[in-house]
Amino acid sequence: MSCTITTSSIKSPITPTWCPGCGNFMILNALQKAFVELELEEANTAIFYGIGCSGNMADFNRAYGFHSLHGRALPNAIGAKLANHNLKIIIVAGDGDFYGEGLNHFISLARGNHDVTIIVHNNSRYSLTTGQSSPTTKKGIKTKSTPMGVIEKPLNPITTALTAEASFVSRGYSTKPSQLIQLIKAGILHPGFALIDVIQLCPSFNKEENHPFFAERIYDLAETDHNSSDKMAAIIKAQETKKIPLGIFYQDKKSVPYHAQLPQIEKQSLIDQWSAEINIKTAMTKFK
Ligand SMILES: Cc1ncc(C[n+]2csc(CCOP(=O)(O)OP(=O)(O)O)c2C)c(N)n1
Repeated sequence: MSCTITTSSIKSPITPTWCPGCGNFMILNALQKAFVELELEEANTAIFYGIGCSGNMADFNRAYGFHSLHGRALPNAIGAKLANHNLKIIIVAGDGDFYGEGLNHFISLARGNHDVTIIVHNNSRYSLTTGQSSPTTKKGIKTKSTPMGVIEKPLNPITTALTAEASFVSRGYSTKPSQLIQLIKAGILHPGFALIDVIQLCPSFNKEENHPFFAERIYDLAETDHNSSDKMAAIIKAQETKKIPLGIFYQDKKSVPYHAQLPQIEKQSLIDQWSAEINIKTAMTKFK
């Protein structure tokens, strides 16, 4: 019998080791609340983590999952989804992990419309390794690895996802937990690739982009006339830099996920087909 995830069942006995004030605490809480509110089943939910401060969340959730390599949570997650497409798959990774090492997988998953929900803890730094610049660090910012300032322009995760054909593209903020819970729930319910790029406070290695910095700039797309089914409007919104829009930029309401286009698993998941075969073989052995 499978159990529904509850507020107490999802919490592991391990106390998070993140720095005081880290946005990861809020993201962890939002993820756990979303699971509980959606009444997800323990047996049908799996979380795939990358390496980094965000990936350390693997120890703080009591749930099925896989703590993968840097950038490689994504292909591992697709493997699991294709083996058992009844699973709800969530990917937790940092901006360095997802937009750096895992960028090729990101594009490939988006194009394929693989049915996974990706939560990117975007603090614009490689924080576990103590604050080097990442693909989303702004031009000119001085970090340990860029003492003269970053030369490159930053990667825009929202535009990248939209132009890679992602069917659900959104942005949350670690200090806006109720909106974040709604975004995570919407992402999980979306049948296809769902990106939730979460602006995450990192008081240790990104002191400039702190709460007052974001509080002055953020606004909610849901409170504007933005039409989230209009991809061109979403691309234009994604270019905004002076103000920071939060919420759903784009959702394809007719999204058909990758696995639903595979006739081989239309009637039965691969894992069920495999178990059925094993049962037949075992039964035949017994009769010999
Ligand atoms: C292929 C590879 N390159 C580099 C590292 C070293 N490394 C471990 S954690 C980390 C930083 C992670 O940054 P990010 O993904 O942004 O996550 P955060 O720690 O900020 O949550 C790096 C560079 C690694 N483990 N594997």
